Amino acid sequence: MPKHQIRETFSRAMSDMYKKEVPLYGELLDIVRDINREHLEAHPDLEEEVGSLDRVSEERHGAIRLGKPEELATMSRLFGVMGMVPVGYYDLSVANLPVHSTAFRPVEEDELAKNPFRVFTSLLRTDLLDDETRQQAIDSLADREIFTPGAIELININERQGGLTADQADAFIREALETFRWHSEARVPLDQYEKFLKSSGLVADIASFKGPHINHLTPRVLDIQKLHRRMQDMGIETIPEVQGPPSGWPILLQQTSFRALVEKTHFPDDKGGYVEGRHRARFGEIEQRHTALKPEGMAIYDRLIAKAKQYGNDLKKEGEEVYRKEYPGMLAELFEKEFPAKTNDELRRQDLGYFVYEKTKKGQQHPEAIQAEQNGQSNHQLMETLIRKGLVKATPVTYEDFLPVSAAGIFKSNLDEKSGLIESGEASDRALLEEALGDTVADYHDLYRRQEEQSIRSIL
Ligand code: OOG
Ligand code: NI
Repeated sequence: MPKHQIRETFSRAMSDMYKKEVPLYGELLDIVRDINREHLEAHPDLEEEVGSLDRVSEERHGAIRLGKPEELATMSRLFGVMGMVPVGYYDLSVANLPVHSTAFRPVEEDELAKNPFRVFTSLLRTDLLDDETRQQAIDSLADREIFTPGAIELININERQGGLTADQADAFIREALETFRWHSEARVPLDQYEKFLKSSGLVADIASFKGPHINHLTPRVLDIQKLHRRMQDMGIETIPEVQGPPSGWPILLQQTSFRALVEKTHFPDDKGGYVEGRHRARFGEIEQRHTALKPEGMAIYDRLIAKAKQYGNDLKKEGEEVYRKEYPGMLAELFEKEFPAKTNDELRRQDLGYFVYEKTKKGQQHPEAIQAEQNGQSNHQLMETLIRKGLVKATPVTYEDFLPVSAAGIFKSNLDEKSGLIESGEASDRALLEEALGDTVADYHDLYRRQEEQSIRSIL
């Protein structure tokens, strides 16, 4: 079975499972589809960029948090069955969270077009915990086994055979899903859970349970402001501000999330029974994806977001109400003043975003006109000239990855306050994550750049 088909079936099975576990997710899916249908009807030209309604409605990302390096190594092999590889290094210790992360996703253009399912995957950094919590977390996770024997066997078969048959793929999806399911029985007694919680909500979520339950699944919406309003009309309490760039700038990624539910949890007691408690782990998130930025554009974006965070902290001092009301306007004003491009055309002309280029009909009919322009100017200048002459057209490349600052905001808005980081010493440690993975993480700029360059080469 083709990998993209396993990926799509798995992603759909995960979505069906999450609908049952978190009913609000299912309700929102219907609303997202309505908004997307309305949006595509109003902007039919958008289909070329984002795909059909069915294709967009199949798009989602999820997130999990792992406890041990060997869990990450096996997880990487599991995602490999579906053609998903680790892309990007996200250091969350800068936001005082004791994890670092990568995202598993397909990388080839045609694979992304078929199904771009991504999973943001974090690994606990015990090196950043205080001695007592570190030891308790290590002890609690020591003999945890998050994969079923069936899943392991099929991962091995996949590697031996170079793929799975249809029957094997069905079995694989069934077995793999077990790892992502919510297990209401905790692995640790209530008092240990509470100790973890006191140190960090994140440690409690990672170290107390049988598996890395999927903590959210995020559909892609084409108009996040509209969705945000609808959610509020429905009485769903969202995070105060949409994370990411302000609305109106077609860049990167905007996300909103809401606390989904408190789950009844059974903690083992010392008499072979259980005591009941509760855990807050899973939430909902919706996102809108835009154009991927080149490092130059990303640097401006990062600088402005850091500035906005500072202003935002001042606003928060005046109360949550003030913050909710004032933040979006403040952010938009900041970008209006300091972000040099507000449309895809401007992003492209200033070479701040990634684009793929192709010949127009006229360009196909007049290869000599294209040839005539090839006189030593840079590829970027050349493409601008060819676009002006109607020989080439450009399509923005969608940002397929994540934003560490937004990710930190998402993490924090759904955890109890304590973040659990004691040392910020050895902060970013990509090598540590790669060692756990047994693989290197791809640099997403390399991937976007390659895509742009290939499109230019094929014109030349
Ligand atoms: C992951 C948060 C990051 C996103 O969309 O930025 C994320 C987590 O809470 O485990 O999913
Ligand atoms: Ni997310």
